[in-house]
Amino acid sequence: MAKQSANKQTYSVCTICDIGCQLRAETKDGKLSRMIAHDNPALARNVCYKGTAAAHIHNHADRLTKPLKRVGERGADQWEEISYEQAIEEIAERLGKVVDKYGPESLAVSTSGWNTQTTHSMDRRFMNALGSPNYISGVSLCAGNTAAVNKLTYGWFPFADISNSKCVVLFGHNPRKHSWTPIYNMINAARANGAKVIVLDPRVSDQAEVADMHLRLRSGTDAAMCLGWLNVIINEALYDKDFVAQYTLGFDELRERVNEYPLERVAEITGVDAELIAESARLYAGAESACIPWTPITDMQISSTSAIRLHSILRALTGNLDIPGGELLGGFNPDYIPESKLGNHEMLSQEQKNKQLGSDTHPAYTYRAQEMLSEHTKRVYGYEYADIVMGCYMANPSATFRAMATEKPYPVKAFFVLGNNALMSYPNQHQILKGMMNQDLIVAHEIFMTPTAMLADYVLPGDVFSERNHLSDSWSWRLGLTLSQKAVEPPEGASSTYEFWHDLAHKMGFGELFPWGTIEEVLDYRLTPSGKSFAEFSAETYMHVPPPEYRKYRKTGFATPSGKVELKSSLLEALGFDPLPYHREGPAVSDDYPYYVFTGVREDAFFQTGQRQVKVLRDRMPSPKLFMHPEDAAKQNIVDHDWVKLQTPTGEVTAKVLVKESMKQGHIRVPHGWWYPEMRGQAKLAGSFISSDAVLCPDDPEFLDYEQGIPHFKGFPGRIVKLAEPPAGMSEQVLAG
Ligand SMILES: Nc1nc2c(c(=O)[nH]1)N[C@H]1C(S)=C(S)[C@@H](COP(=O)(O)OP(=O)(O)OC[C@H]3O[C@@H](n4cnc5c(=O)[nH]c(N)nc54)[C@H](O)[C@@H]3O)O[C@H]1N2
Ligand SMILES: Nc1nc2c(c(=O)[nH]1)N[C@H]1C(S)=C(S)[C@@H](COP(=O)(O)OP(=O)(O)OC[C@H]3O[C@@H](n4cnc5c(=O)[nH]c(N)nc54)[C@H](O)[C@@H]3O)O[C@H]1N2
Ligand code: SF4
Ligand SMILES: [Mo]
Repeated sequence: MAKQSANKQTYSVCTICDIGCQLRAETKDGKLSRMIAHDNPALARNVCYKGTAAAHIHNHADRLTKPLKRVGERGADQWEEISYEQAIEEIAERLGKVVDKYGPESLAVSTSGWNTQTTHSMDRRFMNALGSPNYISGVSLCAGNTAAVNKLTYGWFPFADISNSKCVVLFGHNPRKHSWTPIYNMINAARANGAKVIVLDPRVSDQAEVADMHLRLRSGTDAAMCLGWLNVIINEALYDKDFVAQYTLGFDELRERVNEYPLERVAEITGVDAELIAESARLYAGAESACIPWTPITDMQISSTSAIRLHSILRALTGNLDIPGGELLGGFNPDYIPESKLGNHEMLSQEQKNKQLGSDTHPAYTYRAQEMLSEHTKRVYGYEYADIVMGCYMANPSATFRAMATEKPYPVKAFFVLGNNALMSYPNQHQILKGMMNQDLIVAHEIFMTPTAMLADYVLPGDVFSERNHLSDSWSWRLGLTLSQKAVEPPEGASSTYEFWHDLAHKMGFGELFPWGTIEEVLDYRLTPSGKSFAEFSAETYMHVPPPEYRKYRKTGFATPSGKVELKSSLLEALGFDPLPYHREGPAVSDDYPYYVFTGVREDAFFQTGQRQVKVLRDRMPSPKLFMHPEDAAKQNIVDHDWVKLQTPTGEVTAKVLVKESMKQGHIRVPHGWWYPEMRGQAKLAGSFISSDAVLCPDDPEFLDYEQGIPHFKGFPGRIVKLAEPPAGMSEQVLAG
């Protein structure tokens, strides 16, 4: 391993958001006093004001420190404190009863994959030992499902080599100083090296403001836009002919499909001028190197699978796969046993895998589709399971919550939720609540009392990243190992998610599968290929990045059934879907619901549904804001800071208006993740049904993306109703801010 720096202080990988900046912890009297920027100048800019607020979060008065057991009605938020040992004992006994009665598939587990850092896939290992395939994750609407769908086309999920790229294409993705800061810094580095930046966003986003080209497409039309780009790239012969001839499958069929999308049609669908579409496609295809960094925008549309595949296809046709400045197919880290291996997926029987919820109708990221890649993944990458970003081999969340609520196709009666505010982090919050109310056992592993945790039978306090050791391999997405060291001790009643699964497995009689007594032992085991222990690694360096190897496919082929980049997907075809990408319209706007609504534009001050109780961050954004264009606002006599309801046929969100020139006319933005910790005890589940975007979209199968079952969070119809009075029960701060 390369020795990059002597390690004399504590380095922490921040997990407040999911991009994992490495920061430094300062402690005083056994407490975290400050989290500060890196001492390596190359990394010092990778920090935002959430990271430097870590001490306010980790030492917060409301942080959970004692295991709690429900004493009132479910959701009444009444608890008694119990010991951790008693909690594990009772959970094991009650889970045993559920499994005896309904079978192991009646346990569903929800995590987010990102926040809890120390799970080491032990959730999957536990579930696979028990016999449940019903694992769901917030990353099913994020990089997790993108990873799974990328694999269908070329067998891996690439990480864009942004800093070295000559053209960076941002489909909505809008990194900035306080949102995914390292990616923002990479884009700036590319710009400084002369890269062109193309932004496709209905709004004038921060990235759009400084872009070389900005295409203001209608929300929800990314797949059509990509088909337009391909139309130009193929018909003007701007693609990499050698690469296409040697390494792709289905080019002629793709050409035919693309010809169904002439630029006039694409212009009509997207609302972008045909000439601008052509010019931007030429800029992208003509660049010496180009990348389309991962974006969550295409993770949440009714054409999600096609849109993600179209990004993959663009990368391949332009010859940008696995080249400097393009899209790097890293593979497993050679020095570290991957999380997927610890998950033990081979242990779950085919019979149980076949029961994975949603895999019959929407298989793309479930075992059913992903295991069709196993032998090819093994051939190229050495191991059959590649659970990149922990988003492959998942059950479908909508099908899972439906089974929890309706007991169809079979009952799901135990729900464990770790580091994930599940109630508000999937579509159809009402159905999620119904499902949770119908459980025999709910366990939440959390650091704060969230609306989801309020619905649990047991709430176990989690440790936080300054209180544990870890070595991050970015869930096999990027090559590199980043050190995170324990700076202080966790509260006495707190556990890591690793300890939770370990202790429960031992209590339930399959402890031999969990032989590592501590996290450090797991880390030692994972580092076996490197020949180092965790202690040795930490003493030597804080980051180890193996040198990249380019165009590895020349030696190995791609990890797909054909060994090629499958422009026409043999897997989708075998599963009964259209093997070629297409654009599908979401529900149309009407006189009743005249606006295209999208959720998102992340809040600088918070990560997702988190941190609303942290004063230094909440002061920056006291209330939920809905964006409207001035002409739309004027039509309804709405001015800045008016309170409105955004209504859809499915639900409504209450928020304050910000009138913004930067919005696209006819479009509305609603924020994600708003609840009101200060309303705990006053409003149902701390106001989590007042302003949450999760109530807005239906998730019955016909409203979902066909292949994966993803909801349409981008460009669904809605209307605005102006409120005469501010909503009742809001704090002074919310009303004023
Ligand atoms: N409706 C809707 N749903 C969405 C999205 C959306 O825009 N709208 N976005 C999707 C996206 S992009 C993502 S990435 C996911 C994110 O989904 P999540 O990752 O679930 O995001 P959060 O809402 O931040 O919830 C994380 C929870 O983990 C807790 N936590 C933080 N650190 C730790 C820890 O160390 N240990 C433990 N035990 N708990 C911890 C926090 O208190 C918080 O309650 O949501 C997806 N779901
Ligand atoms: N501060 C902070 N940073 C974060 C997070 C956070 O919660 N807080 N969350 C992190 C996570 S988990 C994620 S997934 C990322 C997400 O962050 P981003 O990738 O930046 O995504 P968003 O902020 O949701 O939306 C970005 C843009 O998409 C545009 N948009 C809306 N609809 C469409 C559409 O249909 N097509 C296109 N092309 N554009 C559209 C919006 O106008 C907006 O400007 O941010 C990460 N960074
Ligand atoms: S961008 Fe901010 S919140 Fe995210 S990991 Fe970096 S410092 Fe932490
Ligand atoms: Mo995300």
